[in-house]
Amino acid sequence: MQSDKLWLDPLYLEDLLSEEEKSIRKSAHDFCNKYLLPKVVKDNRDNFFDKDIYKNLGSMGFLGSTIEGYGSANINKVSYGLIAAAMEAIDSSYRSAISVQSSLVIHPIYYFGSEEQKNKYLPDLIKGKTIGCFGLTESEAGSDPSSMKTNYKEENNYYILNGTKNWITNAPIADIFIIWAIDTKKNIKGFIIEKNTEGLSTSLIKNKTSLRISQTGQIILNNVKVPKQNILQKTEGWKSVFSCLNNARYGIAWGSIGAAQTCWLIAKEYAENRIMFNKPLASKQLIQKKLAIMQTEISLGWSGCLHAGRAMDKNKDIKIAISLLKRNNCLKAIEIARESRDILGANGILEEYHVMRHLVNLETVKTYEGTEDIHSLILGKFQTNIDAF
Ligand code: TGC
Ligand code: FAD
Repeated sequence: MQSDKLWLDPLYLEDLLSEEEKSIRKSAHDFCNKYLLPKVVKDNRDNFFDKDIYKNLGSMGFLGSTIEGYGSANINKVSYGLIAAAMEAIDSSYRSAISVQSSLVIHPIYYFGSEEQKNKYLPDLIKGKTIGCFGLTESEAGSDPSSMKTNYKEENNYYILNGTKNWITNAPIADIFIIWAIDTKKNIKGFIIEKNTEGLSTSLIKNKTSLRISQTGQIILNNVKVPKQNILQKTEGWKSVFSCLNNARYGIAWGSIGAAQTCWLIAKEYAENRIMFNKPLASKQLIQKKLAIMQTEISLGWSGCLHAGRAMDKNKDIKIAISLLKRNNCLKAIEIARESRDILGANGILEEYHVMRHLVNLETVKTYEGTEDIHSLILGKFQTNIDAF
């Protein structure tokens, strides 16, 4: 939420940010408008991700930004959320880029890795000189990752990994792979695997109609020998896996509001300028009601994220709040994108108006990191104590 105008911020949310947070948000906003916005339409059309973006994000301090040391900017969780919102205001693929690198690659190495692993991998990941990916999902194990088939077994000084991961962001361009696998007793462990390791290969999923800038692919592990020192020693079962997801879901909760805000402002400006029945569309009651709903949901979603971020900064356990916000903000963002598209009429389907791209991206954002249904079931279990998965 950029709120230099009162109509943009009726809840005075701006007043709740520190000067440092406002400054980080401005840097993120300026960076996105200068470097990402000019290329987003073409890169989406071409299904193209410019890998140099990672170096630029690194030089801005936007990668692994909340950890301590290893070259991190060491900012708070609210600031991380503001960056995620600024990135997704341009395109969900860009927010995905920082989510994966920060929450799903840097986070597990930082929290579950050895000091040697941290020193070896974190500085370059934080600078954006190397790119990471996170392999949990498989074709037959999406919402229920515990049914995964990818397995490891110990052999001399190595672990041998076999299996196939599917729908993995960055897989085709990654240097560092965080791979989750189980043993015969179904114990889950995380491994760091480097790009050129024998037996590891990737393929690109082509012709996606959503999140087109992001490079999504498969990871094939065929008797991959992973040196013992590359296991993430400190993982403690599934809760370690889910702790990575909590962080990424938190970023999505903010990011989806960023995308919604872009759609709302485009629709508002369009409605103010579009003359139909001799008057601006914005003068019509039906249109004003739609704009009112958009602003309401964006303001409430944003303030929920801010509240969650403040709680996270105090080290509170907010995993349930994250499910609530990830689920609801994605849902509201899709509704806002859809209504914005509608207000733009035929022009709404043109790529240069951006709204349709956000709408189709948000279909992915609603699905990954736990679908809307899965977060409903997490929330349902929390209040009833009944597991309905
Ligand atoms: P369940 O029995 O509920 O839990 C097992 C253990 O994990 C603990 N736990 C959590 N810990 C921390 N945070 C959370 N959010 C946690 N949720 C559960 C739990 O306390 C328990 O611990 P312990 O000590 O008792 O063992 O597990 P379940 O197998 O019943 O699974 C439940 C379910 C369905 C909620 C889970 O499987 C789930 O979340 N499924 C959704 C899968 C998902 O989100 N996949 C994401 C893949 S990564 C991705 O999409 C990246 S996209 C990135 C991008 O491009 O931006
Ligand atoms: P399914 O689990 O097959 O679900 C299909 C439908 O059934 C959904 O509507 C779901 O809500 C519903 N459903 C499932 N279970 C239940 C139930 N118990 N009750 C009622 N309804 C249910 N994964 C990674 O590990 N790393 C990544 O980097 C990554 N990046 C991704 C990038 C993209 C572009 C996409 C699209 C996905 C990515 N994923 C990644 C995978 C993503 O996390 C999964 O797609 C997601 O978890 C859902 O799994 P699924 O697609 O197999 O759907």
